Amino acid sequence: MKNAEIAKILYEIADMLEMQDVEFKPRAYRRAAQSVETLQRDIAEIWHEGRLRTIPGVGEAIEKKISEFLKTGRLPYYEKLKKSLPVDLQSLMSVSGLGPKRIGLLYRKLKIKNLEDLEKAAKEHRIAKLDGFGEKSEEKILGGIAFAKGFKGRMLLGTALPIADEIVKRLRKLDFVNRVEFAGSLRRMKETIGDIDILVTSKDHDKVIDFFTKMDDVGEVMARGPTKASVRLKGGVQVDIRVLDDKLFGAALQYFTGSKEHNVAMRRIAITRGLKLSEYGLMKNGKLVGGKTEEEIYNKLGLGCIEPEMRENTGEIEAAKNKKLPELVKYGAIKGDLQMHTKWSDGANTAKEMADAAEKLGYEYICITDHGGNLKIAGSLSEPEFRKQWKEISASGENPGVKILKGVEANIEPDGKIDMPDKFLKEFDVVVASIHSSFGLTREQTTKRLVEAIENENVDIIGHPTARNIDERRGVDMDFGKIFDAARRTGTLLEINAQPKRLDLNDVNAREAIKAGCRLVINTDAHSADQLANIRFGVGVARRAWAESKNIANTLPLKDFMKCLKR
Ligand code: DGT
Ligand code: CA
Ligand code: CA
Ligand code: ZN
Repeated sequence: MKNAEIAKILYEIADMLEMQDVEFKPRAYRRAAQSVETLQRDIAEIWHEGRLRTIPGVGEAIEKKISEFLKTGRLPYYEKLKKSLPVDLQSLMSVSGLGPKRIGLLYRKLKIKNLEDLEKAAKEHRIAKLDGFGEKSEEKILGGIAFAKGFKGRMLLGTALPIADEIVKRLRKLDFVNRVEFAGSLRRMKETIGDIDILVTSKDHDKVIDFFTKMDDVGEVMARGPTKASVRLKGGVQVDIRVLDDKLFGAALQYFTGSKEHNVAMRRIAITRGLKLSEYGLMKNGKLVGGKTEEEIYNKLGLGCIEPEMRENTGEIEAAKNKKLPELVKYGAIKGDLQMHTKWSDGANTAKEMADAAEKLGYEYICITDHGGNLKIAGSLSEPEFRKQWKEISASGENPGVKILKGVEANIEPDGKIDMPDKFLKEFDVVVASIHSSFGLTREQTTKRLVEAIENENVDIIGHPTARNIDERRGVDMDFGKIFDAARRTGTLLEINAQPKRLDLNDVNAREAIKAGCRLVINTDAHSADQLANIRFGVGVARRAWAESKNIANTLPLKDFMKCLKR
C-alpha cells in the first residue's frame, strides 16, 4: 500500500513550496497529504476506481501527480524540488514554532540544514540576530528541539494501523500460514508507534520469511533469520515479523504485545508462584504449563485476562488480581458520531453522503457540525447559511436508519466566550465548542477560558479539549482537575477526538476525566465520509483510559443520548 509514501511526498512538496514563499499551493498539497495519510483504504484502489478527486484536498494538479506516481513509481517534479533544497525538512518541521517559511529563511541566511545545525545556531545565539526572530523564539526553538527528539522515528497510530492491516491481510491469504496478528504498541493502540510487530504461525517458517522480505513495498531488509526478520518499507516504516508454532502463539503474543513494563511485572508474579514466563511460554521446573493462548497464561498466574490496551503497568495487574478489571467499551459500541464537517464548511462530502457512510457503520445518529463563528479559514457558516443547510438536510429525506442532528462547532474565544450569539446557539440540537486560536495563554488563563466555556449553558460538548497536534504542537496547558470538576458539575461532555493527529483527550487525561466522574463522547471530526472509520482510534484511546460503555455518551441510543445533553 502506497498511502504513507504518497502522503509523505505530498507533505514534502507542500513544505518545499512554502520554503520558497510560494502562495496557496502549499495549503492544497498539505490538505491532500493529510487526507491520504489517514485514508483507511488503499489509495491504489481509489485510483483504479477513478475516484482520486473524492479525497479531500485532491484537485486536478495533485490528482495528476498521484496518478503519475502510482503508474511509474516516480515523481520527477518532487525529485527536482528536493534536489534544489538539500534540507532535512522532516526533522526541522517537527520543531514547534518552525514552519517551512522560517526554515527557508534559516537555510538561506545561516545554511541550516538539519536539527544539529539548528541546535548549534540557537546555542550560539546566531538565530536571535535574524530579522523576524528574537531571543524568545531562540529559546522556543531549543525547547522545540527537545520535543521533536521525543517524536523522532515514530509515526501516528493512524498511519501505522492501515499499513499493518494490509500486511496482515496479505499474510492471511497464504496457504502455508495459520495465524497472523499484530502485536506491540499497535495492538495496545498507543497514539504513536515506533515499529510494527507481526506474529505468524506456520509449519514452514522459511517460506513465510521469504514472502515477507520480498513483498513489493519492502525498501530494505534490515535483518533476516530463520524465524524472524525486520524490513523497512519504502514509505519509511519498519516492520518486524516473527514466525512460530501454534502451541506457543499465546505466549509469544503476550510477550510481544508488551508493554515492556507490563511484562516485567508479569514475570515477577510468575516468579512468586514458582513459575517462569518468557516468549517461549509459562514453565514450571523446565516443563511447559501454558502458552497456547494469552488467557491461559493470565489465568495460570491467578489473573483475569487483561485487554491489550490496558497493558502499561498502570494498575491493571492489581485490578486483574482483585477481579476489578473494567468491562472496556467495545469497538462496535458507538451508536453515533457527534462531530463532522461537510462541503458547507471544510469537508468533502454532503450531509446525505455522511449519513450513508454512517449507516454502513451501523450508527443510529450523526451530528453535522460545520464551523460557525469567526474561523474564516475553515469556511465558517453565517446564520443564513446554517438555515439553508438545515433545509437541505431535511429536504434530503433523511436516511430512515440514521438521524441527522443539527450541530455546529463554535470557537472558544480567549476569554471563554463562544463566538456566536446565544439565541442562535439555542436552535441547534448539539453545540460543540473548541479552541482553535490563542494557544499560547498561561495555564491560569486557559483554565479560566475552558471553565467559562464549560459553564456556558449552550455548550454541550468541548471538542478536542487541549487542541494538541501529536506531531506538531503541545496541547494548551490547563488545570485538568478544575476542568473535569466543572464538566462533571455542569454535565458538559468532553470529547475524545478520534483524528489520528489529535487523539484529544489523550489516554491519560481521559482516564483522569472518568475517575473525576465526567462523561465523554468519542467523535471523528471527519472531514470526509471515509474518515468516519477513524472512530476506532478514539475507541482505542477510551479503552486505554479504562472506559466502560457507561462512561461514553455516544454508546447510548439516540433517545438516551439526547437526555444526557445538558440543554
Ligand atoms: P514501539 O515499537 O516503540 O511503539 O513500542 P513496542 O511496545 O511495540 O516495542 P517493541 O517494538 O520494541 O517491542 C515489542 C514488544 O516486545 C514490547 O512491547 C515488549 C516486547 N519486548 C521487546 N523487547 C523486550 C525486552 O527487552 N524486554 C521485555 N520484557 N519485553 C520486550
Ligand atoms: Ca513495535
Ligand atoms: Ca519491534
Ligand atoms: Zn475543531
